[in-house]
Amino acid sequence: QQDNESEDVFSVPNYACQRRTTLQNHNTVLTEALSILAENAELNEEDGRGIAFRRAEAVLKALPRAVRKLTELKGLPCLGEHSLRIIKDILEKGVSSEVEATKQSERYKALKLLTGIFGVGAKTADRWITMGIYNLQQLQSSGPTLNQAQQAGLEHYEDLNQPVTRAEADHIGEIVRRVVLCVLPGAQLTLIGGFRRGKPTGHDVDFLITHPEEGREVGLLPKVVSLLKSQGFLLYQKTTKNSYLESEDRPTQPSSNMDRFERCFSIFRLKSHQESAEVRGNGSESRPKSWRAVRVDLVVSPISQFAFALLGWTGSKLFERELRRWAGHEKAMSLSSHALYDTKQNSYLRAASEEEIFAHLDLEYIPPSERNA
Ligand code: 8DG
Ligand code: MN
Ligand code: MN
Repeated sequence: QQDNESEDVFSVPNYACQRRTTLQNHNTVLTEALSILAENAELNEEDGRGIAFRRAEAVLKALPRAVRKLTELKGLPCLGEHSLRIIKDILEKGVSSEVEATKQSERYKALKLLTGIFGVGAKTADRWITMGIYNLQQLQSSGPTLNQAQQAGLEHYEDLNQPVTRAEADHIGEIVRRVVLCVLPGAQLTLIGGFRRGKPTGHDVDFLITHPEEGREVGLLPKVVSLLKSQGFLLYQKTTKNSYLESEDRPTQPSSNMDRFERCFSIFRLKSHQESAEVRGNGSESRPKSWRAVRVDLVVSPISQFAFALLGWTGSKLFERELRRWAGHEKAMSLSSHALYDTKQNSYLRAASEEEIFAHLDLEYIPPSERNA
C-alpha cells in the first residue's frame, strides 16, 4: 500500500442525507465525546450548539476507518473549531477535559437523570434543579406537581431506562398487529424508528399504521387503544387526534419534526419471558417480576402520506433534520412527514415510496440501515 498524503485525507459530503451511515462506527471514542457535548447543549436548550456537535459527530460516524491524526480531517464539513479542539485533545491525550468535566458536573447529571423520566423535558428539569431537586429522592420528598405522564414515568423509571431488545420489539409488534387487524382487517403495521434502521436495542418501539384504502384508517387509533387497554397491555397512554389539513398546512417549518398525525404515546405492560424475568427479578422478593414496562409509540397515516410518514419516522433524528435542511436550502422544497412541497412550482410532489421522495429531492436513495447518522 502506498502512503500517499492525499489518500490519507477523508472526504465526506456536506449533508448527512447524502451519506451512507451504518451502525458500524470506527470512531466511537470521538463520537461518544461529541455526543456528550451535544446532549449537554440540548439539555441546556442551546439548540444551535447541540446541532453543531451532532453534525460533527455524524461526520465522524461516516468515516470508513478510525481517525489517526488531525490532519486527516482537513476539508471535512461540519467540523467547527470547538469540535476540532475536542477531537485534537482525545487524539493527543486520550481524553478531553471539557467532556470529562461535563460528565462530572452536577447540573449535567441532574438534567440527564430528571429528563430520563418519561414526560419530563429540559424545561421542567431545569425548573426542578432551580428548586434544589437533583435526584429522584429529592423529587419524591419535595413533591412538585407531576402530570399523569410524569407520574407513570416515575413509577416505571427503572424499566423505561432499560434498553428494549429487538425480540421485545417483535413481541410487542405481534400483540399490536393482532389488535389492529381485529379492529380493521387489511390494516398494515410497520416497525419504524431505530429498529427499522437495524439497531439491536432502542429506548422505545415505534410503529406506523395505515390501510391500503384511503380513509379507512380514520378513527382507528382510539379503538386500538381501548382494545389494548381492555386486554391489560397499557400502563399509560395519551392519544392525540390528527390535525393535518393539506390546504391550511403548507409545511413552513422545515426544522421542526412535530407533525399532525393521529398518534399514541404509551407505556406497554409486556410479559417477560421466563429466563429474562428471573435475571431481572427485583431481588427483594422470592417471586421475580413477571412483566416489564416498555415505551411504545403508535402513529397512524393515510396511505397517501404513508411514504412521507415512513421516511419521517424512521430517523435518525439528525438524518431527518438534514433531509429537511437539504430540501429547503438546496432544492427550495419543504419536506414534512406528511408531504413534499415545491416552492418554485407551488405544488405538492406525490410519492408512493421512500425511493420516490429521494428522487424528488435529487438524492441518491439511502436505505434505512444506512440512515444511522
Ligand atoms: P431509539 O428509540 O432507539 O432511541 O431511537 P429512534 O427510534 O431513532 O428515536 P425516537 O425518539 O423513537 O424517534 C423515532 C423517529 O421519530 C425519529 O426520526 C424522530 C421521529 N419523531 C419523533 N417525534 C416526532 C414527531 O412528532 N413528528 C415526526 N415527524 N417525527 C417524530 O420522535
Ligand atoms: Mn424509537
Ligand atoms: Mn419514539
